[in-house]
Amino acid sequence: MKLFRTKQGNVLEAAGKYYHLDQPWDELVNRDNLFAYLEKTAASGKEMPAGQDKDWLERSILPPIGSQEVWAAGVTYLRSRNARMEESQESGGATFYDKVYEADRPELFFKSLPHRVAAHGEHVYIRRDSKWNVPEPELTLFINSKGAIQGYTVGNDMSSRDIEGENPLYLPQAKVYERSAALGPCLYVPKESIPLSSMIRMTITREGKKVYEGEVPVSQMKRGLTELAGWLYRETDFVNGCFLMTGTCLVPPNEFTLQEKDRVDISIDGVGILTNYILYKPVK
Ligand code: DO4
Ligand code: MG
Repeated sequence: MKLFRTKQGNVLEAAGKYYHLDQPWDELVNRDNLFAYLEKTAASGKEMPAGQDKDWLERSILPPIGSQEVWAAGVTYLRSRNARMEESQESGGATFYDKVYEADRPELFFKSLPHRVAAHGEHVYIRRDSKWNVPEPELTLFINSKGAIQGYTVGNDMSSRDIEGENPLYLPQAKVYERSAALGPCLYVPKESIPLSSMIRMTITREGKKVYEGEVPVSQMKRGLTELAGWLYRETDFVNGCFLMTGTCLVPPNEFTLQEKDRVDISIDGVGILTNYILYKPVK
């Protein structure tokens, strides 16, 4: 089942049918057994009028987030560890990435407040003070206030690799700025946990030509999804739940940097495709 936040309210897609839901997003998603609730809602719900279908939905989509914070895990895949070690070699920061990959405690960092999150179809921004900007395609968990994973979405953890490589203490500046995160297109709520065989795919298109393409199964992750959620909730409460990006394994070659007008498509089996376009933050 899929939940969409739209300009006209919240929409449930179940077995190819669409239903309007009245509750505010936070109240709707933050519950025990969200799947069972949505199943019951679909059985008794009123279908949306004709004309409000897939195409209408595509045009109306907002990011699937209410008042939740977005957090992110890092260096959860070997490819990410190696890339960070390369980028921070000169600054002497490489050893931190090596250590955190092996450590019991994962790297978890604050990524975004909801108002900085871009929706499917919107622009994400690259930093003007960076020469090495990349997207990071990440399976993103929705965890309820009790710490249980209830759903999944596609996340883009936009990152400035030269800034984080210069000094690990610059990580917040490499990761947190306007529109540095995208989530969508929906919150996918399956009956069972997402299979680890699910593929994460990313393509980057420039002037109509594919300039990067990669794919990886979630199973390549070194850590477990419940393990990451457990660490995040250790000493922190999230009253309306929280989103947690789980790290990237797809890293374009070191000579690659994003340019304005590039298109980034990230898909995860079962969840859908998140498309965003690259832009510098407009000058006020
Ligand atoms: O420590 C740097 C960031 C790591 C990250 O965002 C990732 O591995 O996805
Ligand atoms: Mg990341």
